[in-house]
Amino acid sequence: MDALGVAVIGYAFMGKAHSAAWRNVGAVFDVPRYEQKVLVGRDATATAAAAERYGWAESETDWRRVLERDDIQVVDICTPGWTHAEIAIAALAAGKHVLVEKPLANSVTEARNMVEAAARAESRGVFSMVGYNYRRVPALALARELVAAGRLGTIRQVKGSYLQDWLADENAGMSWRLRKETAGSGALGDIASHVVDLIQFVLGEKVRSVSGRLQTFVPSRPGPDGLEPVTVDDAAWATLDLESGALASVEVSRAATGRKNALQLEIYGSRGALRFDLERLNELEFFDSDLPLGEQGFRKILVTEASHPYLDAWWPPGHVIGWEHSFSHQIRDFLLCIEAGRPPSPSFAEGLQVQTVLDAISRSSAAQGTRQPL
Ligand code: 4PW
Repeated sequence: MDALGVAVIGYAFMGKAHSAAWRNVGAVFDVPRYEQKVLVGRDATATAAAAERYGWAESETDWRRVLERDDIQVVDICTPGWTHAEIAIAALAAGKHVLVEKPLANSVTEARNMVEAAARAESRGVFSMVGYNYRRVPALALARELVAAGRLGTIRQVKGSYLQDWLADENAGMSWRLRKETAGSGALGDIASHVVDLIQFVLGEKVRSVSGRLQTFVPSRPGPDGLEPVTVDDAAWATLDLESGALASVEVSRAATGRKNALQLEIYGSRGALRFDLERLNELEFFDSDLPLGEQGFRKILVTEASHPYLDAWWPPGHVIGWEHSFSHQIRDFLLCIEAGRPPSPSFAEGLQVQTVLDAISRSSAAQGTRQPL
């Protein structure tokens, strides 16, 4: 296979995280050859500076021009959610493989259109994937393996939370993330999306129905011309019914004072339990009820062995990895699927399914918490 030409669209937080991954994935993993061709952003000067720092050969201000290029085969979309559908659908129609940041889109309708475009492209051997990067944290990939191997028995309940505090200060300013027309939703789409995706990923099953509650604690925030209304949620709560009968609680907030990036998952089954905390992402705690009573207790697995997911290519045991490595793993998996002609996961259809769960939480909140089937 010839080297794949890659374009990343967006150079801010996510563009930087993906660029760092593109920079190292080929050096660490045995993946098909690719070239970091072009970084795209609206501000020519800032994009050119970012391209140089992140290792891109060129910069560009118009993503449409990139889609016309024959030397680009992969488009990685790191722009805000309201742009995802338009760029991804056009890129797939132009025959480019597409990786798009989560959540897939801002609405179920946009996500449906993207799924249709992805299906048309896939019939021509053109692939697409959504960037739910936490699936690629080795400890969480290991959690999925332990659940699939039956080490926890029947899963009964799950507790998922994602707490941040960058909106705890009522003087924190307005941004596109706080307007419904640009962000779609607040903590719900931004971080509950990760928790919903992870619960379904680790358990290997889907949500059947939900009840939910959204809350905006600070209704207006300072913008450039004075106070502006906040039109998305600061926090969200939900209970999810899963296909197997398991129940999950989800609690997310961007106003949880003192919590910086606390993504936590607890899974309780008939034979064992697991606990994960992103702030200690190299560890997975496992309670194994099969052990003699006197030897039981949560024990910490240090997830740094070569036998653990993704870790054979990194460092010797005990040499911990970080948040950014999940993006390298994501690109590794994406490239290997392209090489093998195999559809990657999470697909756009999986992204749409998460979107329908988020939408149902929002509808339930509007209906005073009434349970909503999917
Ligand atoms: O995807 C997420 C974001 O949009 C993240 O992983 C953390 O929460 C960092 O920013 C937000």
